[in-house]
Amino acid sequence: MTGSRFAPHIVRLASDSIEEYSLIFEKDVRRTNASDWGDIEVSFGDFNETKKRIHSVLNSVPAEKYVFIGGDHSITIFITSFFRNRIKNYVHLDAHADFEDSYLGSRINHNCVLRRVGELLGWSKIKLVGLRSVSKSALSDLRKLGVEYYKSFDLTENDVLCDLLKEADYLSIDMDVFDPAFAPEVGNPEPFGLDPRMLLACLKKMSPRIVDLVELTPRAPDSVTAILAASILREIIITMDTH
Ligand SMILES: [Mn+2]
Repeated sequence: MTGSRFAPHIVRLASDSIEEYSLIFEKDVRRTNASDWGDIEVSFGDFNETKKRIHSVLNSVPAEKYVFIGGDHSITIFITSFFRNRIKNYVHLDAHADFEDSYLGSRINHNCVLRRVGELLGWSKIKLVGLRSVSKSALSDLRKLGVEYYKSFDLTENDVLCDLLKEADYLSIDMDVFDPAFAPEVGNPEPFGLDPRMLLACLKKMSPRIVDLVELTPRAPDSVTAILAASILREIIITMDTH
């Protein structure tokens, strides 16, 4: 399903309908040192222009930590290329491998994100977590290049997930990593996904410097997927402010 371009706006609207106060941290998100810098208008279909705009905004925003709301997962490639020298441990939370070399004739799209990020950072710095949908060739490439990957079925022990998340300095959250029962409005829903409470249980151990949350396609602010995204962002902003 298309429509992730509307998500940043709808997630902000959804955030108006939830409490600012986190019961997990017993802290109000408005008391963090965070501010909303608004939208970066991407150029539909023109990736060079989109990259230029993302990099130019990042050059002018003096922050120590960043949270991005997408949008298509391909924005992660341009965020990574901007911060490439500062990223040591990139964790890709996703139902899909996003590891095709090209898709529909393009090397920059949501099906190739992890491949491009790995090329930028090096294969040993990336981890794929929550996988349950992959082509045979992408799986064989993951193994050949030695990329660490964790299937959603193998994450039943929460310690495994928390150990991975606490090491991440860049956390890319494709909302389809969660089970469609919790996040139905995503571009490519896949069953057998994570329960969002698994992520919450790891929050206090996490200290990412960059987070993006992408690939949701909510239609209206009462979308459960948008409300889940807004709620996760409230907790993540607070944990980033705390650590
Ligand atoms: Mn995905």
